[in-house]
Amino acid sequence: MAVQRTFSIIKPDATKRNLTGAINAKFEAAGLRIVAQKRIHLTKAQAGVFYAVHAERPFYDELCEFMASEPIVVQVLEGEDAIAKNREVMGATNPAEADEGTIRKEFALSIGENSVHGSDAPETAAEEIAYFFSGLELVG
Ligand code: YYY
Ligand code: MG
Repeated sequence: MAVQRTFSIIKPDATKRNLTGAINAKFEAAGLRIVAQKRIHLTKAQAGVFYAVHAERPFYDELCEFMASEPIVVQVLEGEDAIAKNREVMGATNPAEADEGTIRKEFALSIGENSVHGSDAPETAAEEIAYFFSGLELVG
């Protein structure tokens, strides 16, 4: 598997509790390099565009409210098999089902307030990176 880039978000529940550094330490320990990173505060409408794939799900409105509730940290992670590796380090969506040592097991508060987002495929990674970053901001 080649070197890949994936898109990651440190979500409001985590930035609020000063967990950005602790979460980044997990990425770096797993061999994921942070090649771009910035702190932003989304509007609910911007969060809605980002999570448009979930627009018909019952949790969509609450999810968009949450993502706009506090600043987030958006980032691009690079490494061997980065998309799958990041999903591994994140743990299951529901922290109750996440493996020991994963970010969500250690830090997530609930299935909604689950501390991190990570792209799920090469196509979504490319789209999500392009939504938040210009090419000039990606420093490999
Ligand atoms: O990719 P991942 O974040 O692990 O889960 P998704 O199924 O893509 O859902 C996106 C996001 O939506 C999830 O991180 C929390 C929220 N969510 C929820 O609040 N309740 C659910 N039953 C499922 C997802
Ligand atoms: Mg997802």
